[in-house]
Amino acid sequence: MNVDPTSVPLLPSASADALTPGVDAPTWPAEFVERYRAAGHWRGETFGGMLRERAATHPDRVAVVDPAPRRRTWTYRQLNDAADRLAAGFATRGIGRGDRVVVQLPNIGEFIEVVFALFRVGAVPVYALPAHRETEITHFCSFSEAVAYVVPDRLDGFDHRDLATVVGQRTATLKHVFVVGEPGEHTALADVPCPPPSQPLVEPQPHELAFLQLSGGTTGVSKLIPRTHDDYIYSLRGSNEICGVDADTRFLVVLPAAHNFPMSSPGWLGTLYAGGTVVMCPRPDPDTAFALIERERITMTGLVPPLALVWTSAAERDGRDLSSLELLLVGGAKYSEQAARRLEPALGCRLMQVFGMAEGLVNYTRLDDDPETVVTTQGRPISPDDEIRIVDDADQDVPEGECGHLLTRGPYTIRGYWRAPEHNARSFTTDGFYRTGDLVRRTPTGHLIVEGRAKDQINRGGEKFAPEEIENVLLAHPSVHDVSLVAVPDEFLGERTLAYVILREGAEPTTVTHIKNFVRAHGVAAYKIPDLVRFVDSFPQTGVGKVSKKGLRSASAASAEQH
Ligand code: OOB
Repeated sequence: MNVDPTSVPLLPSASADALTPGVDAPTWPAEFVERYRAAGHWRGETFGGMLRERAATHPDRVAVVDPAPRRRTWTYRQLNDAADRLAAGFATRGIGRGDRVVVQLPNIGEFIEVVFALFRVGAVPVYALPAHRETEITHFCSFSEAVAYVVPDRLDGFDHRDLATVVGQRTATLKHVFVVGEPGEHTALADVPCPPPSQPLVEPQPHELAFLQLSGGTTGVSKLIPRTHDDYIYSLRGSNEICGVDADTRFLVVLPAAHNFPMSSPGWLGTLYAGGTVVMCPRPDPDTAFALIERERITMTGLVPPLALVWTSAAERDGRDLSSLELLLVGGAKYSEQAARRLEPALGCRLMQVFGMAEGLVNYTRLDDDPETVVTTQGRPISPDDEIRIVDDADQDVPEGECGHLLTRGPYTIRGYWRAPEHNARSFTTDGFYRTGDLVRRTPTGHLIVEGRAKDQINRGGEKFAPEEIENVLLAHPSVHDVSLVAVPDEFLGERTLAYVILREGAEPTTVTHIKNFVRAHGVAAYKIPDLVRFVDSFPQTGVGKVSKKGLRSASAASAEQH
């Protein structure tokens, strides 16, 4: 029988498993698959194959530099070999096709080794951020039914091995904890690699699930975003072309490597795709980063707006030689026009705005855009096949140039979250458009301007979460009757979090610090701890008797703040 190895099984077949599109999340219908292949967007590449090819073409080029605490480098050949040996070690421990592995590593070379090793055995990385704590990690591990969890030993004074022990006790499926550094009671990652088996490992297919990214979240905890090799690699190729990434690019990974922006816009994966050099930045402060830009002759990097502000001010004073820097991408949250205007003169490089989302769609301003477009818009989509609709509350297209809800569909935008059918029914239209929750307007040149947000989310300088997640934490406090979290404008972060709290009648009086500590003690990422807390007697209501967040936000604007 003749079987086309690249044909996409659209319905789960008898042999379908966790990697098969359509099994755990909706996938692209056949006509779209055909269209995206015919257009040359999906070329049948995989991450494992990509690294192998680069290693064959230019084995001795440096792929990765990890500067701290002592400078280490990996050539493409070394990275490829390391991935093979680690993959063999994972395989001998029974980790293989479709197994989920939560990876929580900072910006270190091992991050890249681990994910390529997982790709090689068809295991699925679930990308956690270093800031996540037991609440988030337990959820990621148990929801994804992870078999393994990879951590550093200690980071910024926090012991991830202890966290792993707690998570292990709470997660029935978790069999392995691998530690970069001193393993404690767990397994050292350094002890895992072994010689590759004589039979090559069976690698995943291009149309299959490659990894699970985290969503910013609009209800409760983050949803998992299923990305395939084909769709993600297309976004890398598109990003590389727009940003001018090639084998001479030296990309500095400043934001957490697990985040979609530094991973693929064009990020460390885009740079590796092009055969360039990725330099891991251990901390995002200008002292650390500028020294690396100078020493490693960095050409490109990406920042969230608050960091871009800090770097701009530092560069206006600093004497470091930043002349190698050609392009700085800024995105993840709205970048103010005034701040954008200062960047190029201060840093002596080009600015590119990027408005993207882990669910897919990424917009960039272009290198040949006029300077006004670069400072006043958030760019236009990567692909001619990115479909954009801007609609009103009834899903009707608004007149051209007016502000509305951004809906999108395309060759690298998911058709549904992983194992979340109810959420999918709300977040996607019946014809497969993703409801981004962003309010945008389009200029005659097709550039988008982000005007605001309709989704209930807090975007604290690029770090997002659902207010509901922290509201639920605070509702468990014995003195709290009700709570509502809103974003309030902040000059530096763009937004900060304000928790409005109604105390129970007769409850012991409590303090702002106590409320913050209560959230912290629950074990959540620090960026989710409310910046401000205000005690009130009631919340404004909407017409249908729900808490009016809009009312709360305007109340916060009108009154003085309590810290
Ligand atoms: C990036 O991805 P996520 O998934 O962390 O967040 C996506 C959301 C967008 O829906 C939007 O609300 C906001 O973040 N956002 C922006 C923005 N870039 C992202 N809002 C205003 N202006 C911008 N430039 O944040 C992300 C993924 C890939 C590339 C860049 C950013």
